[in-house]
Amino acid sequence: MTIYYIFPQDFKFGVATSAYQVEGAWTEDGTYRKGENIWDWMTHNHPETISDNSNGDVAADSYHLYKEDVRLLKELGVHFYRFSISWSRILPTGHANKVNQAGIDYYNNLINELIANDIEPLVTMFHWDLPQPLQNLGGWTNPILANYFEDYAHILFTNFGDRVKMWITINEPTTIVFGYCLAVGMAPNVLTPGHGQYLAMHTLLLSHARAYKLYNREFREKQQGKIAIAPSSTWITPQTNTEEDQEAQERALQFSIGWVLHPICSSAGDYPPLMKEWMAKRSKEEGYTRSRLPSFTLEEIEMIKGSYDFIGVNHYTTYQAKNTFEGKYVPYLKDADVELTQLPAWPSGLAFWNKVVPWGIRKILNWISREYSNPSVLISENGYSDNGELDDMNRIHYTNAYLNEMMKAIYEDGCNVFGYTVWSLLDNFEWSNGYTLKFGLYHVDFDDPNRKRTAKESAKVYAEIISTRQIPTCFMVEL
Ligand code: PSG
Repeated sequence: MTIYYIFPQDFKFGVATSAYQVEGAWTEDGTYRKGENIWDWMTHNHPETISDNSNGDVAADSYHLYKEDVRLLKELGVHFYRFSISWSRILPTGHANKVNQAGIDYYNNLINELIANDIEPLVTMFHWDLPQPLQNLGGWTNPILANYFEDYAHILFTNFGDRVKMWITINEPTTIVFGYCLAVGMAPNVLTPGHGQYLAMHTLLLSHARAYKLYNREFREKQQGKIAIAPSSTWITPQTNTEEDQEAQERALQFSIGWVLHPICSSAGDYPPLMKEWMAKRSKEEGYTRSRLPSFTLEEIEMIKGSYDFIGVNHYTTYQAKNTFEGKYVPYLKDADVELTQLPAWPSGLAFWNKVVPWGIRKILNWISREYSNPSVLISENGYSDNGELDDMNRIHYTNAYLNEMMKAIYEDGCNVFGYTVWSLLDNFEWSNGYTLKFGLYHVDFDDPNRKRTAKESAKVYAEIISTRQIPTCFMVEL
């Protein structure tokens, strides 16, 4: 195995969290308090959708403990911190007519504290916590949300854009649309499979592009920032070498990553041709008058095309594609006649899907580079799930092995990767898994009213990687 120990000179390291997963303070402060969002609503009204019936009312309490969080970031020595802004903390109803100043103040304080400590803020505008009043209008299936997202983006650029130079508009669009098609406890849990996911994705793509265009029109010249979208970028390999499975692999990649990135990053724009043809044929066979995959106007195709400065790659694991006529697990891959499997031999994190397949990160980076002319990429999430033990050797091995494969993509394959982000800084509310899965470099005591944070072994090793700019040899293992 070739090992490249030294990271490129200007390579950036960071860690990530998201608002609902760490902030708590779910209805706090100001004339207009933080409004209810779809995760507040679902966890309060349907606690049974969360494996331990928990919620993010307090979570890691980062709303009150942000200074402590920044101290941990400083201890790690990271170059940037990726966090998300809670839409309903800033705009309690989702609409831009009522701004909660206390929410603006909170993010200003956090950003200023980061900058005072030489840590660059990387802001995710939307990490799944849609204001409930907008859900009541149909959520992302309603195209009017692209207007509201642009209004929200305007407020973020205006208030924070003088100091925030890296933005991610939307975290994992394909995971968001699970909330419209798959009973896995993803809010809003409005199950309209076969339709909802396509409509929701359509609006998400338009929303992303509208924020990007707004930035170009009104803010870019003065603020000089960069804007990305962060798709869930799971590598998919064919289950066997048969032609059927290889075709299934291509369909699966186009129906997942291509669905998001083809409209934005390809030179032609629009949904992947393979996906459009497949869905048109499938819908016709089913007796529909028109494709279940909505179409963009020519103007929309042009607006979305090229709306990125870099791509955020959230990568955790690898699946295998199997050609099938009874696809299960992922409804949009059911439409593609693909079933996803994983090898029992792959080591696994505590999350069943979190299989450790380090070479997958090299494959997906190469696929993105080939498909979209080697765009600038940030690994915006990569992480390992366990029970939260302090001596987390498996997390150390996972991170190091993935970093090593990422370096091969950079040095051997020429992929344009400028940074890497560990998910997550802290143990936090892991969506439908509540507090039963932990991804943090820092342990959080959720029984302690003060939510005490303690460094795990992995935090110490990550700090060492960052300060030495190499992976310590003693931790290099072949996985
Ligand atoms: C990402 C990838 C998979 C499942 C879930 C996620 N996969 O490959 O099957 S969600 C993603 C998210 C963040 C989560 C984190 C861990 O952006 O908020 O806490 O990963 O699930």
